[in-house]
Amino acid sequence: MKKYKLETADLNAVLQELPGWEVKAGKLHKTFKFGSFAQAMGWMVSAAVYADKIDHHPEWSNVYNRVTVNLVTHDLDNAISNLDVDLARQMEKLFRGSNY
Ligand code: H2B
Repeated sequence: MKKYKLETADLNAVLQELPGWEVKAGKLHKTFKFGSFAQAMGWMVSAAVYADKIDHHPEWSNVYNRVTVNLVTHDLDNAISNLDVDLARQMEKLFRGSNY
C-alpha cells in the first residue's frame, strides 16, 4: 500500500472516529487496558500479525494488562501516515471484537 503523510485536517477527522486515540509527541497514541496479561498478549500477537502483513510496525510497550501504543512512519520523516491510521483502526477492531 502506498504511504502518505496525513494533513492536519484529515488527521483531526480521523481522530473523531478513533476513541481514546490522540496525537502525543507527534505520534498517534493510545493506552489499551485489558482484563489480564494473557488478554493483552493475545491482542498484541493479533495486532503484530496484521502489522507485519501491511509491513508497518508499531512502537509499543506492555506492563501487565496495559499496552501503550505509538504509531508513526519512520520512512516519512516520522510523520503520521495513512498506514498509522490503518493500523490504529485494526487495533480498535481487534480490541472491540474480543472479550477484552
Ligand atoms: N514501520 C513504521 N512504523 N514506519 C515505517 O516507516 C516502516 C515500518 N517502514 N515498517 C517499513 C517497515 C520499511 O522499513 C520496510 C523496508 O518496508
